[in-house]
Amino acid sequence: MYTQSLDVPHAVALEPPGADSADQGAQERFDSRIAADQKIEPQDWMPDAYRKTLLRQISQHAHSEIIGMLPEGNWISRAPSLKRKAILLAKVQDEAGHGLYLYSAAETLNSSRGQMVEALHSGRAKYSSIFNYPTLTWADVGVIGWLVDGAAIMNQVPLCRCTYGPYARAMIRICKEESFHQRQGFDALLAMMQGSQAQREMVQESVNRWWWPVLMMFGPSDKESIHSTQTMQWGIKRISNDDLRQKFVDAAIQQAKVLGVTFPDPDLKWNEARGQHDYGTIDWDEFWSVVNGDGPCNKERLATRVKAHDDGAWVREAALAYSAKQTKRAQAKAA
Ligand code: BYC
Repeated sequence: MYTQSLDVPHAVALEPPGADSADQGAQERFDSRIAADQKIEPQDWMPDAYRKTLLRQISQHAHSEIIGMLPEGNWISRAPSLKRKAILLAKVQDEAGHGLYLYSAAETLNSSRGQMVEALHSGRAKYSSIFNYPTLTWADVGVIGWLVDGAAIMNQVPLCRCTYGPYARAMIRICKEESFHQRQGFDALLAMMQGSQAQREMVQESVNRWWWPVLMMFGPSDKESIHSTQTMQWGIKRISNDDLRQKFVDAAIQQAKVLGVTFPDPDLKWNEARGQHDYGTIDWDEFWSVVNGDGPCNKERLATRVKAHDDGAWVREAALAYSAKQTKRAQAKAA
């Protein structure tokens, strides 16, 4: 059968998930695979904590893609031209696709789509803090592409080398599409910066609102990050939250110069000794308040998602009824 798994005849077989976790041999084979930077596949034995961590991260990532459609989706009907509307439609559809690849990757870890969706809708599962901020102007759509997708690429390219095969392979495709998203955002902003004074001011005002929330996307500082040490040992995360944030700041500054905008941080400056930019202190109280459900749009985002799911119940029912009918027909034909 065709499969995405990287299982080959000469590979050492590992016990399937659910096998006795006390089996010393299985744990040692898992550890040596991780140490050799080889992939772990769904049929392989894995420690329960590795499975749970992946499920947490991949399902949260999937939820972020789906909730991430909402702030930009708000602007599809108000895009300033047919060209921009078509581009935005394609981008928002891509995000739905990313959510589906990731839910599928998470399903290989013995969780159903229904369980994951329920965790999101009940508020138990997290999604990226960034999508709890409002999109007030058309410039916000460009800034989401440039900075939000730009931060996402910085975070996600290392995930293409994650030790869990299905996640790593999903990320390769997602990163290619995110690169297009980032370029389209930059292109939309460049067009505005070459327009009227009012357009330039709209872009700068939008950058001012999004800059700090974008830096928060990378998660808490390394010393506050509860999961980083273990996920890095397992080769899930490859670069720490703070290191990714720094790489992003250094890259974004160059792009801002080309665009002709500034970032709202008086402490942002080149540090010759470090060979990197210094930047100001992130408001971690704001970050945790948004993560814990009290951001500007948390309630609205979740309510919109739950309503869309409920409104779509008839589609799921019709698809199931159609599938049952097809199976019955095939069985009758075979009899
Ligand atoms: N927002 O120990 P830490 C996109 C949570 S999609 C909310 O550092 P970890 C896009 C964290 O979950 C962007 N929560 O955790 C889509 C943990 O809580 P739990 C999404 C956050 O997992 C559409 C706690 O804080 N990208 O870009 O080692 C359109 C402690 O943190 C956030 C991904 O999901 C946050 N910003 O590191 C456009 C990438 N940060 O789970 C664009 C995959 C932290 O214990 N995920 N928390 O309850 C990751 O790389 C990692 O999970 C994170 C966090 C870097 C996000």
